[in-house]
Amino acid sequence: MTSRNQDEMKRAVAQAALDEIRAQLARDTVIGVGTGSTANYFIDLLGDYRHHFDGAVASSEESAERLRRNGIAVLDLNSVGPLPLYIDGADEIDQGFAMIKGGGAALTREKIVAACSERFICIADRTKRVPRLGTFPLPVEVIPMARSHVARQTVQLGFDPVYREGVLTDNGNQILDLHSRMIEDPAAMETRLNDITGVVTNGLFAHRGADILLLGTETGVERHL
Ligand code: ABF
Repeated sequence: MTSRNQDEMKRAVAQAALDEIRAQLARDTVIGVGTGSTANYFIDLLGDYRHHFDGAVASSEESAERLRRNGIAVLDLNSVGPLPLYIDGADEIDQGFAMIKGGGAALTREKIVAACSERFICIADRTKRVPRLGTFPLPVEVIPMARSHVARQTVQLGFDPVYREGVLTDNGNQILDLHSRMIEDPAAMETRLNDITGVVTNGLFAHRGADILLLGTETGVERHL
């Protein structure tokens, strides 16, 4: 549930992201576009510029659908290669621009698009900025038959895993949300969790964090580098 204020901040950062990238939109340009309510505001604003660039790679089926509804071509990442830009939200972002993502279950595709992008612009309202990651439950995408195994392994690491019932990712997998542990070293934990057999990926974006943070506040949008 987001408050009216929070929605206004999301809309403002979406507009700031568009202002940030507008000069880069050109024929032959394909950009990466993320998932979530902040990304949705961005997609809707981007619709007005659909004739200025070639199209987008989406980090989820939901965003792909919304892009198409806005008249923006959705392209396959395999046929477009590296992307100049990726614009997406986050559930938490720390001072070093490491993030927790995946509240919307799109973490794996988000991580793939981020990996292929030169510049990751994170758009978030100020509630997402934290001194340390871990208050927001950390999502992990798992191969369904490995779910209990992965859950047991994460208990060994001090987490309290909760199966997100009724949710299947765009890749046909399941989500465990890891509660009750602050993350002291996001990069080390990202690697540690990905090493568990059956994990597709986890929602820590530390090895490839954001390059720019556009942060919505009550008094305007802050640009952090
Ligand atoms: C995506 O959307 C996610 O990785 C993150 O879970 C979520 C943020 O959602 P919102 O913009 O709705 O707060 O970017």
